[in-house]
Amino acid sequence: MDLKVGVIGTGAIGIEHIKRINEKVQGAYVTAVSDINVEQAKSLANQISAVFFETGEELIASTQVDIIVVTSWDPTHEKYVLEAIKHGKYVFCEKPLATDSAGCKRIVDAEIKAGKKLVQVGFMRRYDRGYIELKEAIETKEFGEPLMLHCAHRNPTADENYLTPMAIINTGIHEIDALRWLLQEDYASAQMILPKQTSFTHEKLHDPQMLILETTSGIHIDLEIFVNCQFGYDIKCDVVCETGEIGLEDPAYTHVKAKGKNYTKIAPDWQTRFVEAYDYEFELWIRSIQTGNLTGPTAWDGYAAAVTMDACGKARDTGERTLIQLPECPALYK
Ligand code: NAI
Ligand code: NAD
Ligand code: ISE
Repeated sequence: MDLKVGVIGTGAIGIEHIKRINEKVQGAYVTAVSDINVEQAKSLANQISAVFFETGEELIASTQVDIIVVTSWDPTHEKYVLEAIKHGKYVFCEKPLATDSAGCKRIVDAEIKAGKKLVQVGFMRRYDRGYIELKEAIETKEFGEPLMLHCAHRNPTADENYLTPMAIINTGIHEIDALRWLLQEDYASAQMILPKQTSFTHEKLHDPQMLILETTSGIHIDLEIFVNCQFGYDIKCDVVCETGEIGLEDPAYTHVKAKGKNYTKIAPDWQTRFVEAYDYEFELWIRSIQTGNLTGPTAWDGYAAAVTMDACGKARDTGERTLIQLPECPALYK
């Protein structure tokens, strides 16, 4: 029997995930949607023959919904995930799981109380072929131990609703999770530098920002977060090891040679750059629910990222290197 999916938040990524569930992934289809933007969500519900619910809570409680996808704005994630756990339903939540570690801890506690893993977080870098290859090379120690990582997360533009803390909470959080997963190590400290700003930013956004993380074994990571870079969606991750460097390439299937130049295109946005990762993420999420064994990023991963996120906020506000300490990982997540 196909799983009936309810989607809360039918904006940019909500629409993308609805399409991939209905058109690409086997074993599930979207039966219900909800969004505070009622007109847009109703019209979408009509197009895909789904039911529209006035509130996320009603959608979660409905017998027309087996599993939930939360793709609404970041500050709304926590309440919908808690509600899904209350109903014992599997829930895929876009990152961040909550906007701070206290919110993520409430989710972890609720899941432990339910006695079962129900939550998966949308850290889809873990499903990207480039990151998977990096992880394999690190694990085989082909080039010795990793020592330093040089990373960048660049978006072409950010709008007026995008504020200084979002560079970490909404954007850098991808690397915070992906690099912890890549290195299989937690973080020990965070430091932030606010360099000279681009003229393309606005008053409430310091852009770019630099994050420096240190892992528990002393690996040094520098991450540039630059969300008004103008030229494209550009993700870098170069891992410097003892005898070699392994780095992400920009995926490109063609090149252009013309007018005295030889070039490949840069992806314009996250939809294009990570399309295969999102598809794979959903394929495995549905399959893991069918087999009753969630395998993706857990609520604990969401919490670990949020503890680091909180430390980054403190580091940014104080200008000081801030220590990070995670509590012992609960048995449910080991
Ligand atoms: P968006 O602004 O395009 O869409 C969000 C939608 O949520 C809007 O339609 C809004 O009306 C709706 N919404 C907000 N609060 C709601 C509530 N309480 N109940 C129901 N609907 C509500 O934003 P976008 O870009 O689609 O991002 C959505 C989420 O997805 C964010 O949490 C973001 O961090 C995450 N995201 C993840 C990406 C990834 O690469 N994994 C990429 C883009 C977004
Ligand atoms: P968006 O603004 O395009 O869409 C958000 C939608 O949520 C809007 O339609 C809005 O009306 C709706 N919404 C807001 N509050 C709501 C509520 N209380 N109940 C129901 N709907 C509500 O944003 P987006 O770009 O689609 O991002 C959505 C989420 O996805 C964010 O959490 C974002 O961090 C995440 N995201 C993740 C990735 C990724 O690469 N994994 C990429 C983009 C976005
Ligand atoms: C967006 O929400 C995402 O998650 C994208 O992957 C990221 O690149 C962008 O900065 C965020 O706003």
